[in-house]
Amino acid sequence: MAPALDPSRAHAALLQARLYAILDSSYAPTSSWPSLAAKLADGGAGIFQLRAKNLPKDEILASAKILAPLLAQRGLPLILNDHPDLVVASGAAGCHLGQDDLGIPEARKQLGSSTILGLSTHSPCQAEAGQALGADYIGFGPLYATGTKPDYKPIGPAKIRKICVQITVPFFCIGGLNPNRVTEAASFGATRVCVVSHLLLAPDPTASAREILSRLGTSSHMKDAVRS
Ligand code: TZP
Ligand code: MG
Repeated sequence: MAPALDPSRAHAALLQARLYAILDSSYAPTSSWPSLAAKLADGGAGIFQLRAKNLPKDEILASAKILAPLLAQRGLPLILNDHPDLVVASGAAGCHLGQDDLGIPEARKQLGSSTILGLSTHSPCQAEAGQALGADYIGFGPLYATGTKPDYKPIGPAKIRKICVQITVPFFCIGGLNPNRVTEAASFGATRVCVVSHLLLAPDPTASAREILSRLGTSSHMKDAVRS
């Protein structure tokens, strides 16, 4: 199956994205994802991930097949958390991998150069290694303690300073983010964030997405977006 979004458009969207929204089945049922995705896209979310740790593969595939074309109509990529084997069949633009998942080089071999590959990292050292291995973007966190990933020790926002210097691919700060913490993360150099529970539990997801983006300030200093 061809990707729902042309790969070059997907990569361009990644470079422009400042807010990465994750549709997570532990906060919102799959039936709500299309409408949530539309509301979050209206609020400025620039890239989406489907994260379903508790769902069977066939349901993940079915949901991704609905979401990928809906987002593609807006020029926005859908990334699958885990499941590199479902990327092609679902029409998703890419895959997000953790430190203990299939490695970036192996995933690249399997999925090719045009598929977006993202990597979760929990230290500046891991972020640098992920970039060197060819990740298209880095997730960096959890900055703050979060019930979405309760077993991980928060790394704190000050570490952002370090990866700002080292990392040239887009990096999304993640973990326990709400508007005030995004302001704090931005003060340490964050230009992109990834948010799960704050957006999925928001009474008005569009307004909440806009609020998060407003806390990031302007994009004039985004060295990685200038290339697009
Ligand atoms: N990776 C690092 S922290 C995290 C993931 C998936 C969870 C972030 O969720 P929330 O609800 O925005 O804190
Ligand atoms: Mg994983």
